[in-house]
Amino acid sequence: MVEQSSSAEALRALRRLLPAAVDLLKADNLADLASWVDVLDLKLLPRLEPRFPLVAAVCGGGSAGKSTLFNSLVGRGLSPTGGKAGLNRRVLAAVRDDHVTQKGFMQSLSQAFGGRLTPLTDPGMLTTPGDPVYWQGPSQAPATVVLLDTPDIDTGAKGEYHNREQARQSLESADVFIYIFTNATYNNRDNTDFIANMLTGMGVRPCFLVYRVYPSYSDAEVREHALTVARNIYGADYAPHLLGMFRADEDNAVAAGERAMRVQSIDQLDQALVQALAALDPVRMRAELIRSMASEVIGQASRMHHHLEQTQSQVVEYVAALEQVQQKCVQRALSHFPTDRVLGRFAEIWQAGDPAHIRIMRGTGKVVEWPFRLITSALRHRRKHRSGEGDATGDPEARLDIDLLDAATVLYQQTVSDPLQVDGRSLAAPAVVRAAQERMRGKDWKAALTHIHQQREVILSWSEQLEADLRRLADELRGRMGFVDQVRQTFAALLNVLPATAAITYILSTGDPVGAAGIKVKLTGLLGLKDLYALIAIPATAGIKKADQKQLELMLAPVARTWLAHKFSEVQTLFEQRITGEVLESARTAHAQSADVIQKVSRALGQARKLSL
Ligand SMILES: Nc1nc2c(ncn2[C@@H]2O[C@H](COP(=O)(O)OP(=O)(O)O)[C@@H](O)[C@H]2O)c(=O)[nH]1
Ligand SMILES: [Mg+2]
Repeated sequence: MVEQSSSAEALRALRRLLPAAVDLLKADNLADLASWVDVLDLKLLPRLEPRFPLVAAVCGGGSAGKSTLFNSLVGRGLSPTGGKAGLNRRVLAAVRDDHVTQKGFMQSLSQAFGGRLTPLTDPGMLTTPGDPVYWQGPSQAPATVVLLDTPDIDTGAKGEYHNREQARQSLESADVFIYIFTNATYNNRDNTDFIANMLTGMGVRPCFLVYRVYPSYSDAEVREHALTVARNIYGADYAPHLLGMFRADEDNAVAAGERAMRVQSIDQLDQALVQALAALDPVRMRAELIRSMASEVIGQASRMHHHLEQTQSQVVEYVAALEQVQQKCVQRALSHFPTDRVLGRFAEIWQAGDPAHIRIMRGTGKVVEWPFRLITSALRHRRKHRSGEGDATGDPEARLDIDLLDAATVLYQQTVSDPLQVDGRSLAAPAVVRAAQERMRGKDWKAALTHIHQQREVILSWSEQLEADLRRLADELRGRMGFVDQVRQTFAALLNVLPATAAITYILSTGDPVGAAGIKVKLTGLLGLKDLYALIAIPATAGIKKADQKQLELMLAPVARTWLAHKFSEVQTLFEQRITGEVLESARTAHAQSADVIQKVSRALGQARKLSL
């Protein structure tokens, strides 16, 4: 019982969580959701409520006394009784006011009847064929039970059974049967076969047996006959399905409608049928039905859960792909950069941190000889380069301009496109980003591009953080060099010279720029980009010795890395603010929120499965 209630909790949780997850992920192909929700709301969840009534159908052969018993239990002469004149043509349900207000109950009842359930407005309705009817009002039957009187099955003129379909549907809608029989019919296989067939066709329902019997019969005789009926209905293994055996002694006052039928247990002294009905636990009685419904509902929920997980991984894949495109665009935006500014500034930082004695040495001209040669060749180079001004491709600042606009445009196109093209494969934009894409398309892209263009100066400028990082780096480098003056002096001299050779730009490339002249710096792991190299091109005319170049490579790599890390994150922030932000954010938010819900769905599924197993 404890297990069932926690499983019921799990089903209620699923009912809440699954639609929420579908909504968060805007998952498609889930037309099933609506019908799944309906089954839960109208069929399964209401049946987990103890207040959801049991349907008890009075059934039996013609003139067995069904209507008389039904009327006696309700405490009102609702159903016509007696012979041909009173032949019941329709199903009649007796419901109380609180049954009608019970969520899903009337729907489930009429669904079980295969459609319409009309109120009983005139007793004559029952003797004419038509839709099932219900009577609503106070009843002596237990509050947890809705009683059904079933139509008589007779053979029509052409040997066809009338009312059978309605009788079958009413029996199928029942949780419990009350089977009434007489001495004349108890061993009549014809009647019991109909019930037995019904039972095998729709899953076994338990029943009360009511024997309308002469008062002279002993309880032992009643039992013997009743057990014959039980075996005819359920077979030898009747016991688990038999709820109780009752006798209703023939009484002319009952036939005359002067008093109600007395239906007494032959096993429990003084127990009337109405008490036995009241003692039924509706949830337990429905356990089998609940189990089979639940396993269906849980099966569907599992399939939807699986679909949601797939949708979620599509979102993850899309976010990763767009981030990858963005990184490539950031790289593209920064693929040419005027390094002279970086190196010049780093030289200043280096000098500012240099111990005094080295500066003094430099002042006295006691520096190594070759840097002077280097400076002259650098200046020569600079002059040569300046003469080529106006050629945008050769001017690093102009190149930055072009690269930035180029990269932003590519990124914009990819951000608003569906599918997204990445690494030669196309990836559908998930439903959760479509609204954001639409908004992006509606925005003034030219204005955004102008803004990005204006940020060029910011990208070229310095931040305090960058200064601090470079200062720390300079200290670190010095620490590593130790006090070997030669190395330090060489490095300081090179730092002074390099920026002067204005052709120095770095070029970012993926893959080793084999054979390229200059300082190659491998930037492993920078913002997740693999095999990224920065090549600081140094003209051959600068005349740096191979060994010095190797040394420079080692020392400048961290400078380049620090600088690039700053610039990458600046451009990435700019791109995310102006281009990808909304789309990425909607995908990330949907993913984060749904991940939590889907995890809960998965837990609730595990919990709910305990009920269906
Ligand atoms: N003598 C006697 N007749 C009964 C009793 N119960 C029902 N009947 C009669 O049996 C006939 C059939 O009853 P009814 O309830 O209409 O049976 P149904 O066709 O199964 O609904 C009617 O004439 C009733 O008056 C009873 O306890 N004693
Ligand atoms: Mg009847």
